[in-house]
Amino acid sequence: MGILKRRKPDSDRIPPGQHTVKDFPVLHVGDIPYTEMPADWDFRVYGRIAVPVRWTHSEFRNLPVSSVTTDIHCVTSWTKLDTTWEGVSTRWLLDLVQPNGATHVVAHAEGGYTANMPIEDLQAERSMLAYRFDGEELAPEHGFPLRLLIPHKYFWKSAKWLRALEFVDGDEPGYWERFGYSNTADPWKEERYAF
Ligand SMILES: Nc1nc2c(c(=O)[nH]1)N[C@H]1C(S)=C(S)[C@@H](COP(=O)(O)O)O[C@H]1N2
Ligand SMILES: [Mo]
Repeated sequence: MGILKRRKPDSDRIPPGQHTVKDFPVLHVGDIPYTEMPADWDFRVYGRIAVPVRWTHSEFRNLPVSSVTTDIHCVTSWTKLDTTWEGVSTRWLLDLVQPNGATHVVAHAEGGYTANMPIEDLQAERSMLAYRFDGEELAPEHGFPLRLLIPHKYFWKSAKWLRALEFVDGDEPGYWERFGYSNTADPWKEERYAF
């Protein structure tokens, strides 16, 4: 007697209207901002929080490391299964900075790209500030040296070249949200557009 434990079949892991890819497509607006670490790079968390922080790159890399294996879903219809990331858990970060009157977060990336989301998206177990992908340092085209990873949302919320998280009271649309993309961006509900 025994229970046969099965992994979820891959077909159950692909949201409606998506197909899987084996490669790792590169999508962004504008140019890759840099391929080597800028001397003045920092990462800041500010806004409606009790404990604002600013870390240099070496300080950031001394924070507790988490890893996550997850599927990712781009609104242009590709899904990549079993991607592995290392970085700093956003849940850990929330405990540290203690949001105070904030409902949402704006992710600020190099060159003015932004993505907005409710704080709950950072509370999610698999969300992180990622700096390694599949055992290697994050490549410049995928967001080196740091990107946000919000894998339960369409991938445009996962801002590459992340420089800051701003905690705000009330929601403000980010870069793609201002162009009519969905504010909530749940791939399982196929929330691609706002209309
Ligand atoms: N800074 C920045 N981050 C970004 C984007 C961008 O244009 N700029 N594009 C988003 C979109 S639409 C997607 S699908 C993913 C693509 O990530 P990848 O190039 O690592 O696959 O990055 C997201 N993060
Ligand atoms: Mo995307």
